[in-house]
Amino acid sequence: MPALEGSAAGEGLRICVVVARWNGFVTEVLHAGAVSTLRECGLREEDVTSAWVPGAFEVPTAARWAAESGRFDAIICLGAVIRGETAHFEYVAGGAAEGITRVSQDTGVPVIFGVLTVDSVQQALDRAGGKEGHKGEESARAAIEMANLRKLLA
Ligand code: INI
Repeated sequence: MPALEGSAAGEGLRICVVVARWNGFVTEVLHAGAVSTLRECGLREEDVTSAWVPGAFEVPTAARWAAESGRFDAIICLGAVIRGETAHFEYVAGGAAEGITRVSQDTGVPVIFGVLTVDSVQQALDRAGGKEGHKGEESARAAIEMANLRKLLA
C-alpha cells in the first residue's frame, strides 16, 4: 500500500513568512524561530522572504498575494491574537483563521496557520519558545513537510 510523507529537507524550497506586527513582542519571536528553523532545514537565505503586515486580520490578504504569485512553495502565517487585550477577539481571530484556510484551499499552496489565538499574554509567551513549545519553529517544519508532500502528490 503506497504511503507518502513529505520530508523535512528544505533544500531548494522557497517560502514566504507573512507576519503581523501587532503584539510584536510575541510575533517577532515567532518570526525569528520560523526563519532560523527554515535555514537549519536547508533553505537558502535568499529563498526565505518575510512580509510584515499591521495585524492578524491582514495576514490572509498578504498570504493570498504570495500564494498567487507562484514564487513560493509554501506560506507561513504568523500572528498573535490575545483575548484579554481586545474586545473584538472573535472577529480578528476568526477572520485570520477563515481567511488563511480559504487561501490554502483556493490556491493549493500550503498555507500554515501559525497565528496564536490565546486568552492571555502568558499563554502567548508559553507558545513562543516557552513551556508549550514554539509555534514559529513548528510552523516552519509544517511548511517544509507540506511543500514536499505536494511535490509527491501533484
Ligand atoms: N491584531 C492582532 O494581530 N492581534 C490582536 O490581538 C489584535 N487586537 O487585539 O485587536 C489585532 N488587531 C488589529 C487587526 O488585526 C487589524 O490590524 C486592524 O483591525 C486593522 O484592520
